[in-house]
Amino acid sequence: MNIGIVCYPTFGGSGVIATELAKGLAQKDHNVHILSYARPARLDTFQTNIAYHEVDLSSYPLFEFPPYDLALANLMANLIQYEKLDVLHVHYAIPHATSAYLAKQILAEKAAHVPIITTLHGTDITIVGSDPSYKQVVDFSINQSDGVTAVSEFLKEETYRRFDIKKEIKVIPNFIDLERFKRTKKEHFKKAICPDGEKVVVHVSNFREVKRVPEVVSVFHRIVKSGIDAKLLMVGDGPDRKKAESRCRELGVCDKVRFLGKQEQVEEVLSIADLFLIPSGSETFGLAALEAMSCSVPVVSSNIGGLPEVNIHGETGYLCDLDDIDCMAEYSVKILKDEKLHAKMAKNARKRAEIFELSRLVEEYENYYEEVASGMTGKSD
Ligand code: GMT
Repeated sequence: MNIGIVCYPTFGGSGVIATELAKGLAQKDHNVHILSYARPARLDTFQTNIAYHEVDLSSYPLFEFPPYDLALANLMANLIQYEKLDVLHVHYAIPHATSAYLAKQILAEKAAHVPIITTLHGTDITIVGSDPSYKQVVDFSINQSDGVTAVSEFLKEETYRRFDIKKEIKVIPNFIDLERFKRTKKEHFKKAICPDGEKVVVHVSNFREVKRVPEVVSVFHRIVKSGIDAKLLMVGDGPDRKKAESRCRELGVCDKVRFLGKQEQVEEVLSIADLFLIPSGSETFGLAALEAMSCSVPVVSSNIGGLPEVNIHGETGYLCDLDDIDCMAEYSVKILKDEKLHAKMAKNARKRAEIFELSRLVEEYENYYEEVASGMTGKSD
């Protein structure tokens, strides 16, 4: 198939899922066209059957904000027509699903109707999409899609609860490259980070408010206060990094915390981790937690959103109520102090990550494309 994939070029989240899906489909001999406003962070290898199309945002003095959605719709229409796309799959509803609808209308008379599939990822429903400034357009654009998927059961139910969606939403969970995200010996790196054999606690995110990065530091402070000799590695960057740095200074733990910024090879950092903290205030899946589990790292997380579909309480780590810092600290200390418990949870974490193996879920998307396309042409096997 000729497949168009639209995404944000992000270091984490939907941009990663979209790009890894594109690479997986290309490895199965599909021709894949990726559309975005910058080259996606994970598009880090050359594959002859992956083409990257950067949205051409020509501006004009009249515009304070160039109309990205229109430029994207224009590119979509061109690719549908000239690259003969068999399916256009957009990741994150805003504004991608709306641009896809516009492209579909532009081509209504010209080209056979190409299935538009929208994958809902998270804040496109729970935060941005629910904002009155966008809500009606998001509702309309999801309903106009030919197929709709969500990355967790939680997000599916949340979409039905918040919007008037008339379509069936299929859940296809996020996935992981088990080969890339597996624990490897990084003795030199570990020695450099913790020369005295300290425990390594890791957090990875885009440091947005929903990720609760200052609370990560507060939990770590309590771990240190319990007498555990530990280091905290904060991977990523974003709006709340300064708040997290101030929290370090307030709590007097700066000498034990390293802000590493955005890292391409996050799997190397996870390979020296003893514990992963993700206290998010809103998380429809928690891809970062899955990446940690795949590297055999137990996870302490909040119990909101889709996190309980990934991190299993008492098996792969522990889950606590939102903002219950004491709970997260107690469970973190329990795991770090008990070698046997840690080893069991590390093994369980990797085992559970195998459920989300990349090739199985790429195939689920392939089958879904066929199902939606045949449903539109009325063809059935
Ligand atoms: O909302 C963000 O923080 C970014 C967003 C995205 O689309 O990149 O992340 C969402 O999608 C990820 C991939 O499906 C999920 O793993 C995240 O849980 C989800 N983030 C939130 O729901 C906050």
